[in-house]
Amino acid sequence: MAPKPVDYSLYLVTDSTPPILGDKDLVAVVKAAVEGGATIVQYRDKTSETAELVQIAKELHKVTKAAGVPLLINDRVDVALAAGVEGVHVGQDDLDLKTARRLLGPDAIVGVTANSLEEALEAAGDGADYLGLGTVYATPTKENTKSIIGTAGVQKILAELHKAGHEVKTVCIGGVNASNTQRILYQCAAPQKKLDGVAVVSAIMASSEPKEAAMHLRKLVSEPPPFATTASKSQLSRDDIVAKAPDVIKRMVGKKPLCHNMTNLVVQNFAANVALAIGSSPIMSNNGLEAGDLAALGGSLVINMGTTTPEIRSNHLKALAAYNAVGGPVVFDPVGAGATQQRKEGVKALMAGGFFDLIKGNEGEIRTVSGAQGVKQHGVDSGASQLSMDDKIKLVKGTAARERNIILMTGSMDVISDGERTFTVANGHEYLGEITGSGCTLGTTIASVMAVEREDKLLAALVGLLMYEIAAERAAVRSDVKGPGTFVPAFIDELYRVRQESVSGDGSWAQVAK
Ligand code: 3NM
Ligand code: MG
Repeated sequence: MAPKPVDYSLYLVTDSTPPILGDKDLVAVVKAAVEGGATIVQYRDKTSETAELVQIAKELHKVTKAAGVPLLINDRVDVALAAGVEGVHVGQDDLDLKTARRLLGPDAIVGVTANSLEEALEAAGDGADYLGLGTVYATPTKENTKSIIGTAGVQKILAELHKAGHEVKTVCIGGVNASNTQRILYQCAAPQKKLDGVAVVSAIMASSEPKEAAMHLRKLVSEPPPFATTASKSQLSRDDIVAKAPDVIKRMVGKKPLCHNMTNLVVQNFAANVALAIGSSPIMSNNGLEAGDLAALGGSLVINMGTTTPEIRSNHLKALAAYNAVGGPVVFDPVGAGATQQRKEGVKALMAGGFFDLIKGNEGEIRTVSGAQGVKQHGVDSGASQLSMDDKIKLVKGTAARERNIILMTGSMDVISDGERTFTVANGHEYLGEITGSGCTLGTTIASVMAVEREDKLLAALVGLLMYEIAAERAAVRSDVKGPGTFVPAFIDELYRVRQESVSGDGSWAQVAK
């Protein structure tokens, strides 16, 4: 069945209950919403009697018709028929899709809720015009949702729908609002199939200015998020990286970008010194309320979960939103991610709360980020490896493709990928594992480079990683370095030396990249 020419981009689902509608008038709110840019409306009313449902549906239909916007009724095929509207939306527990279709005819729009891949494939196979995929994020609007599937769950369904050859249209629902719409559309997209829109209830219905809310959302769904990279990913060989690295560093030093670190108590001083040595401008601020002002300065942000509390998490979320809003690169260091329940929840909340351009961690941390169950981490140090190199590469690449970002798994052999291009890096020195903050300050280094190299963020990350690990190699073999203690100041010196060489046009340091 060929898809009908319906614009699903901003799909409004109504709610007449007091917590959401308040004392506003339903018809007036819907009128304002379609004036603002809602492209399709579903009248969802679980409480009114049938006669009232039909009456309200007819009133809503006048408004939507005038705006050229289709009106669907939730659940009730009889009400849709009685009011003469364009279609219905049925949930898994409502009248089945085939019967709804038979009653309404081929021209009606029939949409179905799908909470799982199985439900999506079945509804698509049975001829649904569109699917409402969710629940993306937990929402007070509908507390009895079956499962929270996140952007990763939606992406998986989209990929499988494409594989099965279904042309069905899709929107996602659950916790979608102006603060996350662009990111959700971006992170849900599978390589071959993206969402056709977002469905919202409270983001419009609960607003005191529904027209403005709809206008804003409509603008957001029509534009990529500020952090999205537009350029198609160019091939990157080892030789390209080695050749470009010194120039990228030189550019960073020239701009001296702000590198905002929200880091743990243990490494603040060290991270600030590393930033100064490599040529960026550090600010160590854990106050989320000033993140907006700092984000406006055009730098990057490191969010480090090393010392985490609920209050710190709320500051992290504020800062993440501020940098996402202006496209400032954000690096996430999920320190000890798998070690405690608090940290596991912290990782989930942060990843659901914003976009990280790069997530960096050891094997256990990246496994937790990937959603692996039962990851055991003792403390925040990297433990013994449990994965083969092939499995690490698969995990890093798959997680990066899923999050549509860059994942860096550090270890004696680092693995880094943007989901398409994957590299291993064998530089570094074992002393990095014998001092505190080496992972954290690698995050600072990479974020500093990302602040200036935004076109190819993977290149930026690789350059930061190489600068860092090659400086460590140089420091470790110095005659004045006797162990981890003397290694630290030598390492800062060598970071500085790599920077100076890059600025003076001597790019030979990068040639030892392996
Ligand atoms: N259906 P809000 S979630 C009506 O997951 C509905 O199927 C859902 O409300 C599902 O935009 C939901 O306010 C409510 O989060 C969405
Ligand atoms: Mg229903």
